[in-house]
Amino acid sequence: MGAEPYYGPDFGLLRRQDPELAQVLLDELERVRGGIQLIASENFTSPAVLAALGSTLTNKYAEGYPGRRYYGGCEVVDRAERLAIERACRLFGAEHANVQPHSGASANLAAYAALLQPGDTMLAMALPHGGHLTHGSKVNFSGRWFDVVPYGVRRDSELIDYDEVRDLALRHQPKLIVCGATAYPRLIDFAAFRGIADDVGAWLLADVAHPIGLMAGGAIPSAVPYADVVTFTTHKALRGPRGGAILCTRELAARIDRAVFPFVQGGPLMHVVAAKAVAFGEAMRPEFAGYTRKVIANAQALAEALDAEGMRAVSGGTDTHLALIDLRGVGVPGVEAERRCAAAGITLNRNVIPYDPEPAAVTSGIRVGTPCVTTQGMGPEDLKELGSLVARAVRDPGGAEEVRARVTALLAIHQPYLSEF
Ligand code: DSN
Repeated sequence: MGAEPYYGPDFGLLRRQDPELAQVLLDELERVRGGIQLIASENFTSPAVLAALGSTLTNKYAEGYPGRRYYGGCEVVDRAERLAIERACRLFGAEHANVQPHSGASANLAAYAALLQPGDTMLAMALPHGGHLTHGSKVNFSGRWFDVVPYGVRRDSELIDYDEVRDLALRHQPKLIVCGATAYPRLIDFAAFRGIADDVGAWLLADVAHPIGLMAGGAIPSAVPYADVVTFTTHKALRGPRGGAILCTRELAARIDRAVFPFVQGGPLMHVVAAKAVAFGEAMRPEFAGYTRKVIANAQALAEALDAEGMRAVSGGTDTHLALIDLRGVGVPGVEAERRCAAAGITLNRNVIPYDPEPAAVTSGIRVGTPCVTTQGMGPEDLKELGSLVARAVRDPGGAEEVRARVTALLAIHQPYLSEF
């Protein structure tokens, strides 16, 4: 540090002080600039979000909530958290927001802690049908500590079977019904879930980690008017820092706050809370609404292009930012498709499809999403081309270099962290 006051991230300083670690950051930047990112749960934050993340707010211990902390000197970071809470409430029309969860998993753990006791029954979407790990998987705390009744999608339509959800709710009388998914391309009918929860006197939790950004931009209907508690992550289509948050009714505010701190977490990550405030502010701008509509149009163009190549879109398409692709028609398992796409400069993830005959390590499918490419400025025509590039990479590993050449040409026009967004 020289005579100039130090305000925030200084990459040159890091490079001089710790070239080894600085090289990791450069290599990661190079990796994302050198390929196309189709991971449905990732995005590129704005430089303003990165500036808040790299700020001195990381130094501050602030256990508690604004105006009610267990450490002195919190009057400045209080302002960051108040801004994040106010903006989240305004953006989503929520009565209360807790912006401290470190992740989606911590947000769900806190929501369960606020509403359930160990051993209580909850109804949630099964992981092999597109549900989240923290919705009752046996390898996760949620499956070990609660009596979880799973629901899934219909074999014929590959859509949530609301009749099955109602039957299971009536039979098992859960205390909590959880909706939301990690690999479900269609809109979820939150009003239907509300009706079922009311019929059995259950709480309704909507985990909208995936579509929350689309809801922020008004591109799809929001879960907030229907659910007692809404959990989400801030780093997917919402384009904020890696982290979680919870929205809830006024009635549940104190229970949720006590569950986040002191039950699940200690000190909040104040630099991340500040970055969440920045992201919520960005999501309020009219251009963010346009971005979310483009994300969906791009996902639809990609799903249609893949479908035309014999790579079937599960449920026949998408209403959101992601598509789930059944590869059985081309005879390549998901794990191999993921590897072949990586060799051609396209990053995506293998994913089980509903009723998948293959185990999770192999899978019959891939999941693709468009938050990153849309942030880079790509449009439906680019996504159509990307669909045929993915299909070529999957079918013909020998043609990887040719696919990579087209990927490089697309990236020359649409580079992350070089162009304005
Ligand atoms: N693991 C995350 C995803 O990729 O969907 C869950 O939010």
